[in-house]
Amino acid sequence: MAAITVYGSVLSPFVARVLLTCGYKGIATELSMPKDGIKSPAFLKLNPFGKIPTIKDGSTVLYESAVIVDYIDAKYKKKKLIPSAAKAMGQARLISAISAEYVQTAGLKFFRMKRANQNVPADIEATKADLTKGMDALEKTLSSKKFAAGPSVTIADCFAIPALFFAINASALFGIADAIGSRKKIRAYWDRMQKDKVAGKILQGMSDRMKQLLAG
Ligand SMILES: N[C@@H](CCC(=O)N[C@@H](CS)C(=O)NCC(=O)O)C(=O)O
Repeated sequence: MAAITVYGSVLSPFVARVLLTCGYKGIATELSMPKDGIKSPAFLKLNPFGKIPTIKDGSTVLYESAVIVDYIDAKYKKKKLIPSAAKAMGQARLISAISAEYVQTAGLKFFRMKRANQNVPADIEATKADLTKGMDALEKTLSSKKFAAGPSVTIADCFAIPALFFAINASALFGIADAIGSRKKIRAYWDRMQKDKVAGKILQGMSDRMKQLLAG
């Protein structure tokens, strides 16, 4: 099976979702930034929004990370990540939505404020409050088993892992020493994911890249 070309950088949580999906399904990827940049005419032909991730899988070109994740899981049947039973699917999708819409959005906001050198106290407080709400919902929804939605890896892990990376590491840039706090399920999950072979490698890549960007 030929590798899927993924245009993007591992630090993007949207790209990381796709890399985790491929990693857990055992699909090879070739990750690179588009040669002439994401707003180049050549790349805009692939993705009119000029965003990453964008993938090429044979003759198929797709963008929008959630769509890409669904496509990969539908096309490559081995190790399905989207449960077929309604209840399990709902649980996995709910964790994915909480992670993407609330936890990751707040984490990314912290990161973008830092990079833009924005220190508006009202914005910082509002983002902290948003992060708290997202993390509380995630704590209630997360399973206590090995993976986010149960004993097996699902799409929920592909969304929760990058979201938690930003929630924890970007909020730390604004003095939040421990974004997990007393949330026991998230704490145990996060500890397990550092040691997980697929997640651990991607988390290391995200961490290295974040340090590089903040340093320079
Ligand atoms: N909804 C898109 C969001 C992708 C996105 O915003 N990617 C960022 C990188 S984290 C990007 O390409 N930003 C460049 C830009 O918006 O110009 C998805 O899920 O793929």
